[in-house]
Amino acid sequence: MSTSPTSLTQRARDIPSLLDAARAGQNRAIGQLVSVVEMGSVQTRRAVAVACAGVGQARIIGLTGSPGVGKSTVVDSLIGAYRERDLKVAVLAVDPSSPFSGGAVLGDRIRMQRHALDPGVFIRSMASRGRLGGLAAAAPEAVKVLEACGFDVVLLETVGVGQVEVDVATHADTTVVLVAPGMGDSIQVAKAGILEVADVLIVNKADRAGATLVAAELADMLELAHRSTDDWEAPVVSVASAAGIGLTELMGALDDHGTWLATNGQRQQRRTRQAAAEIQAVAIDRLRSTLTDHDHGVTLLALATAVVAGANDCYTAADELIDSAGHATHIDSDMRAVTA
Ligand SMILES: Nc1nc2c(ncn2[C@@H]2O[C@H](COP(=O)(O)OP(=O)(O)O)[C@@H](O)[C@H]2O)c(=O)[nH]1
Ligand SMILES: [Mg+2]
Repeated sequence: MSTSPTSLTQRARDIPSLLDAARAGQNRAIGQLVSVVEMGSVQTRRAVAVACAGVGQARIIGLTGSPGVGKSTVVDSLIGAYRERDLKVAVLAVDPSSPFSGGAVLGDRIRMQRHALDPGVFIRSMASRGRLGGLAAAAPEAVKVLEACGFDVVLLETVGVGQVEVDVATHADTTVVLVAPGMGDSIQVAKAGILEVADVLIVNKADRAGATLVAAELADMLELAHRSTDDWEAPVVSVASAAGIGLTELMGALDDHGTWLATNGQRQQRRTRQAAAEIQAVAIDRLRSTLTDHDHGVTLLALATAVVAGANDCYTAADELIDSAGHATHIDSDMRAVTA
């Protein structure tokens, strides 16, 4: 990648034309927009959010599961299946645990190599580097960018079954959870509370011994799980993705869920819930940086001195810090109103 964060920061005004280029199919422009979301300043990220608001209409499918379970192999099959329908597909592979794009991502690239030259396919990976608030905040924004760029389907692959992955996975219209025999996955998935957010479960590597047992186990656990998604019953699909077996059933399950989302107003509800989470994430980011800003160093030092001297307690001092930061935030937005 040749674009440095600094050069991206300088280009807030160019964002709309970058989006035009991206929508015209220029992969380089798409990549640059994603880079802004990943590493850009608050100002450029805001410009991207403004340009992308309400643009595009994509089906967003999140896939999550342990490393090596076969997510990228399944994603590769899905790219093929959606391309057969003549739909444009974007893939965002995110690894919250990795400080930089490492081996897993390289594997993803190789796994999806056959689509690399297809102009209707865009593949990008993201690691947790360089962004306050981390991937949990950056990934949904990147998905919005890809939607605005005109992709019909966005596949969001996240590694792992921790809370961050659950968060990222829930920023999809449809959340797919993968398990494989012999990985102790079904227990992990149940513990992580991931069953509750799964819309479709895949038992991958169905060519291996124990796959039938895992599928039965999952079906049992699903029955017991307290599911938040009312009347949709998450199907368990057995897939041998390396051999392309079960792909038709998987596409069927995804189509069914798409229809269900559309007919029950569920998609709208989900997107509203996601937007609420995004607003909170941005607001918390902003508060955090306001509270830790150098401008408040003097105030903080004065408050700390008073606490040490026993003239104040840290709760009252925290109230005072928040008050002064709140004042600074208002000044910030006044400044923006003036300079806009
Ligand atoms: N036996 C078997 N191996 C598979 C299957 N799907 C994927 N694999 C292999 O599992 C490994 C990890 O796959 P990958 O898609 O990179 O997993 P990810 O880390 O979840 O993205 C690779 O060596 C794949 O070839 C399958 O259906 N059966
Ligand atoms: Mg992968």
